Amino acid sequence: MSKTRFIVSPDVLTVKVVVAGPGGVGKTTLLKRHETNSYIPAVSTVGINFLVMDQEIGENIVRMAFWDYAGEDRFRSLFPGYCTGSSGAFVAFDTSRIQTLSEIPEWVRMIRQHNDPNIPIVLLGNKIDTIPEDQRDLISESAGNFVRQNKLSGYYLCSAKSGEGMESPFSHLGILIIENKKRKGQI
Ligand SMILES: Nc1nc2c(ncn2[C@@H]2O[C@H](COP(=O)(O)OP(=O)(O)OP(=O)(O)O)[C@@H](O)[C@H]2O)c(=O)[nH]1
Ligand SMILES: [Mg+2]
Repeated sequence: MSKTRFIVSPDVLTVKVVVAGPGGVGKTTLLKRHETNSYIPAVSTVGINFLVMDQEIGENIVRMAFWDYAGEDRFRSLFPGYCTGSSGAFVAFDTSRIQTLSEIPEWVRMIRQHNDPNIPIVLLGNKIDTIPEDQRDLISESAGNFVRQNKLSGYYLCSAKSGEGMESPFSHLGILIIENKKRKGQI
């Protein structure tokens, strides 16, 4: 399972994926890391960024159109309109600022309210490169509890800087989106 070059075919399933979470947690930088396999620190997003990437899943290609929404408070009121029509979502927090995890329920609430309430949502705990090895289990436990309590689809601790933990979240979300669409008889 890997991302591929674009394939021009009417059979390619295109899905909208919203990326949400507090400002500065690294959403845009995570997408750039996935796209380029390198660390390109982003500047704070103004409104929204778009990025389209093809994800190979088994024998299928899923074209994921990422709607990378600014986390700053001043943009919050427009989020419901922008997140509508999503097939999946990433919500991200910053492991070096654990209080950012407590802001995630609000993003999840808005995403569920304006989409299929069963939309797959995967939690990303970014900047794990800043956390010493002996403290990572604690963060992993907090993220795991959070996922269970908020009925999310899973979580990954990762780093856009070092690239660790970046192998699986995109293919995992792609698989969940396909499964959900099959369940609903949309494909
Ligand atoms: N140490 C470390 N720093 C990171 C990592 N990812 C991002 N950063 C830093 O965090 C800053 C903010 O990252 P952004 O990608 O702009 O964050 P964002 O969530 O898109 O922020 P908004 O667009 O304001 O919502 C970057 O400029 C980097 O300096 C990471 O994995 N590790
Ligand atoms: Mg951004």
